[in-house]
Formats: sequence, structure tokens, C-alpha cells
Amino acid sequence: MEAHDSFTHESSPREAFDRDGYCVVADLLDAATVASGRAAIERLITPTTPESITYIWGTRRQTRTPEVFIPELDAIALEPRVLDAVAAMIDGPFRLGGTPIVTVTFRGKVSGNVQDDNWCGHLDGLPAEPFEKIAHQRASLWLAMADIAPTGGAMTVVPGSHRHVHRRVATDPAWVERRRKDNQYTRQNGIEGMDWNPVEITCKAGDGFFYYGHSVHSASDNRLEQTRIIATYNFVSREAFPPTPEALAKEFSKEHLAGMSPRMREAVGVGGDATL
Ligand SMILES: O=C(O)CCC(=O)C(=O)O
Repeated sequence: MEAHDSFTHESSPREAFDRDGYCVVADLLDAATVASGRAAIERLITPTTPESITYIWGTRRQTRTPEVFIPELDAIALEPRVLDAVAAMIDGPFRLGGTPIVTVTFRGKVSGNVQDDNWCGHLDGLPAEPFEKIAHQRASLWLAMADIAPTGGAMTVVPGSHRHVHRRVATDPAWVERRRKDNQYTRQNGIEGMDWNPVEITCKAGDGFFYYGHSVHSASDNRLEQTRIIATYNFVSREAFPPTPEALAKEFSKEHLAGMSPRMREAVGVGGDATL
């Protein structure tokens, strides 16, 4: 597959991801695809959507998966530019390793703002293996279904924090012990030697970003009227995470698997050797 233009810049998305723990890739979806994805999301998620459908964190709503799925979002995983972007991030053949997750942040509080210097980050667990081993076995691709502007509830990351986390895990058992109990990272409670310079990942509708969960990150408050609307696609290396029946049963509901198009079934690895 030909590398897309955006991958030939001086710093490719993959290099940026390795350096910063996240990277933005512009223009993965066209306007019509964004509009249809967004409409399907807005039909399901409103400020009063119940907890049986979404996890609630401040004004942020995130679909419960695998039980909640939005069929219209499936085809987006197969968009050629999406697949190109993922191919640059994962080593070898890959598959979609989970139900697309929808996140909508309405105006209001989530975990502070960089502008007020009261933003608080966290890690999605402490890494069990070195960055070099795990970084390109999975790719969490967040597709923006609406523009995300500063103070608009963006995913926020401390660039390069994953390097500090991995170094501590490899060298400092007392730190690991402490951070198992304290997963809150602030300017006052950061990581020794790490610059505290959280960055909001702003982008346009149709853009995507990859982020690494062992970076210090969190969602910011949304101070705008514009809701932040994201669909997250978790792709995995097919070799590292084969589509065994047990894996598929955890990743997708029976109803979702039953209603999938043949191409989508191939993309998740149901019943065969097809790879993306
Ligand atoms: O919604 C976001 O931007 C951040 C989500 C987050 O912190 C997480 O998934 O762990």
C-alpha cells in the first residue's frame, strides 16, 4: 500500500507518536462520512442518556462496550485513509480489536483545563512491558466527528510523558508502588524530571489522532457550546492479538457480530484468516 502524503513529512505520525505519545493525522474522513457518523451518534447520546448506555464522567459520556454499538460507525473503520493511517502505526497485519467507542463531552467540567493550570491527568494502568515491545501492537485511533477547539473538551496529554513512565517502571519499584495507589498527575504531583506542559489535542472534524494510554493524559473541561464528539477505533496486531473465539466474545456483542457486513467480519477476524 502506498504511503499517504502526510506520512512523508519530516516527522511522520509514527515518529511523532513515539516521541510525544500521541500524533494527529489530518483529513481521514470526508465531510459526508463525518456527517453520517455524527448524526448516528447524536441520535443515541444526549446529556440525559442513561448510565445503562454510557459511563458518565462530569459532562463526558462514553458508550458502554461491547454491549452498546452504533452500526453506522462500523464502515468508518474500513475507510481507506483510516486503514492507511493504522497501517503506519501497527507492525504487520492488523484487525479491529473492539467495538467502536463513542465519547461525547457536553459543555461543563471533566478534569480541569490547561488554561487555568488545574488540569489533572492519569495513566491507563502502568505498562508491564517496554514501549518498544508494545507501542506498535495496538493503535487507539480517535476520530473527530466535530471540530475540537481549545477549551472544547479535548483529549489532553503531557508530550513525552510515556518515556518518563516507562523509565520509572523499569528502574524505580518504590515509584511503581506509590503510583499504583495514586493515579493523579498534576503540576504539583508530576513525575520528577518531566516538564509539565500538557497540550490539548485540537483538530478538525474528520481528523484523527492516536494516543498511547501510558502517557499522562485526560479529557479537559468543555467550555464551549460545541460538543466534543469522538469515535474511537481500537486496532490490534493480528499476530499479538489473534481473533480467537474467546477474544471476539469479549470484544463484540453477539448482536453486533451477527449484524456485521462480510467486510466488517473480515476486519475483526471472524471465522477466517483474512487480514486488513
Ligand atoms: O476523553 C478523553 O479525551 C480522555 C479519555 C481518557 O482519559 C481515557 O480514555 O482514559
